[in-house]
Amino acid sequence: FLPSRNELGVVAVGFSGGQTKSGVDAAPMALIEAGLIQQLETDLDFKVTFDGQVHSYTEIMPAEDPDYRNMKKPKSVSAVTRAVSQQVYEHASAGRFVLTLGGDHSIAIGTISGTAKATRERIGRDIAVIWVDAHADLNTPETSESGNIHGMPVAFLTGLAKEDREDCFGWIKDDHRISTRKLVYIGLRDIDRGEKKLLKEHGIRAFSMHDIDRYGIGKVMDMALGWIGSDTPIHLSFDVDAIDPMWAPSTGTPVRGGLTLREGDFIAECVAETGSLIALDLVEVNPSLEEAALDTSLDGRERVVVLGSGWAGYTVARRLDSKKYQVVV
Ligand code: 4U7
Ligand code: MN
Ligand code: MN
Ligand code: MN
Repeated sequence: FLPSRNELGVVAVGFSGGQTKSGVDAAPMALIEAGLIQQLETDLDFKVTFDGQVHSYTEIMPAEDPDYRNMKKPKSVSAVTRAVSQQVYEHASAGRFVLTLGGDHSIAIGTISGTAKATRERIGRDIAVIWVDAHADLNTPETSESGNIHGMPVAFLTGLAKEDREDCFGWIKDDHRISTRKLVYIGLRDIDRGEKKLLKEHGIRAFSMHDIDRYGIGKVMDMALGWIGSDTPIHLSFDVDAIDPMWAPSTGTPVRGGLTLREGDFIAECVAETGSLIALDLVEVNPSLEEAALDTSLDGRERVVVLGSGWAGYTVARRLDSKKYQVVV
């Protein structure tokens, strides 16, 4: 069922409307300027299909976008994720792996709906999703206290949140959705009350930082991949805030007590080893938040900021100083 071994589609999503801090839209350009595409081609031997642009979707942005059902910027996020869904769908339908560079995590509404639909049409199979994150991103518009849609993508993708209005996620149909049984979380440590209830009610498999402390990352990955079962196409959605702010301070919602750099790499390596990886999202990198975070959390130590653990199990990029990115695929 796998995409052809070395064909990779890249989608660069310069979007920050799923939350309120600016700067997360600049991450794709920072990675690309550091030479990511070229290294995917020369070092990892991918045949890369990339339209050469960081999309900001200005042409489809609504003029007015008032709060609706407690959601902030609902029409903008709906329009952008719908467009992303189509872009990802086209790559996946053509038999390519899909790497999406975000952008805030709301864009996963687009990426996962795109691979879910394409995989059903191509091989008649449901995908599994591994969601690596400090947060569960499972709020419905009603349980969310912030109204920020980057905390809601999993609710829309699983159908726990639904909306009829076409311009407010009503475009999401059954063939875009995933089952709560095929979803696994890794790295959780900041979960809202409503989310906790939903996790429990729906028996969603989740490995928190507490579980990683107790069992170790090796056992946790065995359990996570065992739950999914072999021979199931896997979409990995990697929120960089899963990694501890000591290594990844450049993110809008940092939470102490996270994964070490090595644990982040290990998760990506284990997923890559299954041979079932079909798509990867790298989200919530906000290069503009580096300086302040560095001053407080790195305090004279090596100025290395991880941008994300990525394709085929290797760290995608580290930020060496305030200007220069080193891509290490
Ligand atoms: B991210 C939060 F309340 N749960 O809903 C919310 F704690 O994509 C945070 O994981 C969401 O970074 C974080 O706003 C979204 C909050
Ligand atoms: Mn997230
Ligand atoms: Mn998060
Ligand atoms: Mn975040």
